[in-house]
Amino acid sequence: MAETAEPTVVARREEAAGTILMNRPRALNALDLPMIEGITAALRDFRDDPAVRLVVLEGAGGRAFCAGGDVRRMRELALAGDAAAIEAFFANEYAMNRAIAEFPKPWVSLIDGVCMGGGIGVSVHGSHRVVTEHALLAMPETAIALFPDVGTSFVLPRLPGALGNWLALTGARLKGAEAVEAGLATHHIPRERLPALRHALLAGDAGVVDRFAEPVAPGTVAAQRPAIDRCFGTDSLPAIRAALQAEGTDWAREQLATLDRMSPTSMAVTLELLRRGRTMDLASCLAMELALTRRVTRHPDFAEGVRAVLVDKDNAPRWAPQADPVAMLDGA
Ligand code: QUE
Repeated sequence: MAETAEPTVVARREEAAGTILMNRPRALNALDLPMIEGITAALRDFRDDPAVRLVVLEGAGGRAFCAGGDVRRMRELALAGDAAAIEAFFANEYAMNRAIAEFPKPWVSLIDGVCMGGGIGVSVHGSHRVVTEHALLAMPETAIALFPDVGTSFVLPRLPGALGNWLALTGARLKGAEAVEAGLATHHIPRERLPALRHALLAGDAGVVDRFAEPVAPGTVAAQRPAIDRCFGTDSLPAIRAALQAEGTDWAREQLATLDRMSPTSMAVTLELLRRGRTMDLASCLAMELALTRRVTRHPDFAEGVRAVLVDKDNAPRWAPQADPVAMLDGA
């Protein structure tokens, strides 16, 4: 029996707002190329429509805002040797990230659930990142031998202290309030108030977000910051490991155990990427990331990491460490 294909991006004008729903709930709204094209088209329409005064971006299904990019598909393309299709995906995704950063009206993301990788990319460059107590934000790419992309080589080095290195290397998951503490999110509101906020936003004034937001007190991120800064505030992986060992706490042992599961090549590439990104603008960071996708998706660790985490789900990747990872950032 033929199933009626539901659109995976639903963009509409509702009163003075343009609303965009990422609608692939069974894949936790992970972005495939048609969704990226759909969001990009909606962004252009809403930018040029004077009746639209702000944009509201949401995820369908109640569990996720957006779990990332369609990395399962990227793995298949990598195994098939289809570099052109991989390039098309990332080029379109990063162009969308840049267009969001340059969007001239408020871009309000309502993040109620999982928001990783590509989900960070469609939200963090916008003006308002609203999180609930059910939000979970992370950049987990080192687990699949990718690297923090979607413009986060620009964003992460600008977070306070060593938070960027820590988030990028360990893939640490931040709850909503922690994401506000870290600076990835801007406003915290309880899930139960989200429908009322959404309704209020349709009038076209993003200032209402401030009235709905609840203050976030310094919490776990603030408590861990001194240790994060001591251990992750260097551009050398051996120095980070040595600092964690010297720390001697349960927290430090957990961080070491996490790093031991990640792709060594990916961690080295990531540290250098963030070091370079610190002094570059967003467009240059996105170009650097796009060039890096060509190298990294060809490396066997990428297909292996996606296999271990998302396909076979054995979480036992067999990494093939690269002799000179930083070379992946240089050259053609
Ligand atoms: C690293 C990633 C991703 C990830 C897990 C990682 C990623 C991504 C998904 C994901 C999760 C659930 C889904 C889905 C994709 O997981 O980019 O379709 O249903 O999209 O450790 O980068």
